[in-house]
Amino acid sequence: MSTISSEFFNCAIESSKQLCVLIDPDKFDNDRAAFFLKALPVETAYILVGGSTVAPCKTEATVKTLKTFTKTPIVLFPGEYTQITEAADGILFLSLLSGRNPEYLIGQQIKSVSRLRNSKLEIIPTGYILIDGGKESAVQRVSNTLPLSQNNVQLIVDTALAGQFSGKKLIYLEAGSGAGYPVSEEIISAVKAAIDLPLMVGGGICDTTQLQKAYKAGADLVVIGTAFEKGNFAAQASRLSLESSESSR
Ligand code: 1GP
Repeated sequence: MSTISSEFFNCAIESSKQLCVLIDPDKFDNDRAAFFLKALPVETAYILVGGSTVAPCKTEATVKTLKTFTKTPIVLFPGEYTQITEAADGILFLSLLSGRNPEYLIGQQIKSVSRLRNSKLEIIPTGYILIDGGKESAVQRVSNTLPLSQNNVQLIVDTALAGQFSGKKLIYLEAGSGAGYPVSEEIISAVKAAIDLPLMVGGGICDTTQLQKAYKAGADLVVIGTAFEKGNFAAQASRLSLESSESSR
């Protein structure tokens, strides 16, 4: 049976590149879900749902609303274990490897076990690496950890490899939602060259040029949230479709 995790691996093996749209339930108007989904590019492979701080029950309400309008798989991207809901298809089981706060390395994971033990959610062990995106991110604030400097490429590569050696199935390079600038192409390509895992990249990617640069540098999956929230990306959707069909020729 095809799983989200195996699809991520296939995406990496085939270099097929997949777009993930991030929805933060705190900022999302469920009444506009149908309109929002209609505006997404056809290439949208996954919808991630979650945020650093989300009011209780909001994640489940948002996932259930989205499910009534789309068959695109919904993957939880939880800032904390209270956001876990059975209504989704899978969960990025995040360990914040860039930080040294045990609560986000293993504490939240232990707290989530009672919700996941008998769950049908597909659990995707994810090495989550916060990288400086030019301004303080919500992840940094909530986790009380510092991002890795974009200048220290070797440390970022070593952190990603430590994730692989620990059994993660995905590495996520995160510049933070609304970052001033995204993870550099140099970092993406250095990490991609070092690991044998699918690579997800997000934070501060605002237009199709930055998206294509991330793909070209080696990102297998790119996550975009803010630009869709603002409606900026919807306007570029047709261009995106055109570019990806041209690059696959
Ligand atoms: C945040 O990487 C994601 O966790 C998406 O970031 O909102 O800047 O697109 P943006």
